[in-house]
Amino acid sequence: MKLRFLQTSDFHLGGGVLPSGHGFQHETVRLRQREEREALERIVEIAQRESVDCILIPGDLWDHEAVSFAVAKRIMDLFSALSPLPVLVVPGNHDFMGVDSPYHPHIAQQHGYAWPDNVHIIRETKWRSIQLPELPGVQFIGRATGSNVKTDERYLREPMPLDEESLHVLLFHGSQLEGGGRSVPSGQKVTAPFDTKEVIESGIDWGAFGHYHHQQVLRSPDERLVGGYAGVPFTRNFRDSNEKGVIVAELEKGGVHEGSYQFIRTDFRRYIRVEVNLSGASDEPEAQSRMASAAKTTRCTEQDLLQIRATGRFGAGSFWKPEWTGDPIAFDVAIDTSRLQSGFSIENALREAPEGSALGEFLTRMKARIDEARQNEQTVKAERMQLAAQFGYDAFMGEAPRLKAEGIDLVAEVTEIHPADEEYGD
Ligand SMILES: [Mn+2]
Repeated sequence: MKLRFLQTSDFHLGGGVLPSGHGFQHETVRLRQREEREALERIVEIAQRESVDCILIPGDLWDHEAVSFAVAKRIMDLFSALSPLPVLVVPGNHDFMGVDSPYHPHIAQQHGYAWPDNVHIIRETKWRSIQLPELPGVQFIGRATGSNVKTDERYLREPMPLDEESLHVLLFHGSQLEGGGRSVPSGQKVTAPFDTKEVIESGIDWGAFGHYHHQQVLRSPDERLVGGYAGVPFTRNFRDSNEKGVIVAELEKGGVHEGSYQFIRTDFRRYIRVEVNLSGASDEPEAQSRMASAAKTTRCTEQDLLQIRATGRFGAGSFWKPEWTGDPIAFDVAIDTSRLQSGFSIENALREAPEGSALGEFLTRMKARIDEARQNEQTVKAERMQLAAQFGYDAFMGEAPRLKAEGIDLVAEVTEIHPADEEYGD
C-alpha cells in the first residue's frame, strides 16, 4: 500500500497580502492579490500534474474568527476544483472550531453554501479516525483545535484509535518543540506542542503538521521522513522570508523515503526586511547611502519586496518621508520611518531635564566637554561626545541602546524590541 499525497496548510486567507501601513505601491498590493489567487490555482495544477491520491490540510485556512464568509467560499471553490480528489482538513488555532465556524455545515448553509462532497473535515476536538472507500487501507487521524483549548497540552501522548494494518496518516495543528523549544521560530505562538519522539511512538506513518510558516521535516533515527510542515504557500508577512510551496510525497508503511519527497514552490516572491540605524547620519544623502548599503547586504532580487526599517535618531526629523533613490534592486521598496526618532539636540534635552536630576547633571557635563572640544577644533572628538550624549540620554529615557565600538569610529547599533509588532499569530 502506497499513498501519494499533497500537503499544504496555513493559507491565512483574509489576512491581507502585505502588512498594512508599510507603504508599498498600490500596484504592488494589487499584483500580490492576483498572485495570491494564482498560488491557490497552482496548488490545483500541482495536485493534478502529480497525480496525488489525496490532499492533506492541517489547519489555518483563514486568518481569524471574524473572517468574511466570502473567504470560506473561496476555499470551498478551491476544494471543489480538486474534486473528486479527497481533501482532508483539520482546523487550526486561527480557523478553530468555534460555534460560528464556517466549517459547521449549518453555518455554511445559512450563507447558502455547502462544503463539497470530496471535503472531509475533522470537527471533533478529540481523536477521530476517517476511512474513505476510495482509499482502502488508509486511516486518517486528527483532532480539531477548539475555541478555548489549553495551548500546552501534549495531545500526541494520548492514545489514538489506530488499527493494525492500515497506513496511518495524522493531521495535526501544533508546534514541534525539539531540543526544549529551540526550533520555534521567534515570535511564533506555541500551541499543542509535540516532538519527533512522540510522533514515532504514536504509531503513525506520517504526520501532516500545520502551524509553522516554513517547510520543515521530521526524521526518524533511521532517516525516514515521519512528518512535516509544508508551511504557507503564499508569503504575506515579512517574518516569512523563505521559499513557499507544498509537499508532494509517497507514503509507505513506516514513513516517506527521501527520494519520493518533493517541495514544489507556489509563490515566487520573497519578502525581505532590513533594519538600518541612521543615528549619527548628518544629512539625507548620508541616510540614503546607509540605506543603500543595508539593502545591498540582503542580496534581494528584482522579484522580491524589500522593506527598509530605519531606526535610531536622524536630524531630518520624524516627518521625514524618504523615497528610494538607489538602483532598482527589488520589485518594490518601502521605507518604514515609524521607529525613527527626531534628531538629538543637547540644548533642548537640557532645557527639558528636571532640575537637579542625574540626567540634567549628565547633560551639563557632556555639553561642557562638547563645547571644549569644539573650541579646540577637535571636530571628531566633538562629534563623538555628541553621540555619547545622545546614547546616554536615550539610556536615561529607557531606550537602553546596545553600543558596539569598531576601531576608532564609534558605531552605534541600537536594537529595539517591539513585541507588539511580532505578534503575528500562526
Ligand atoms: Mn496556527
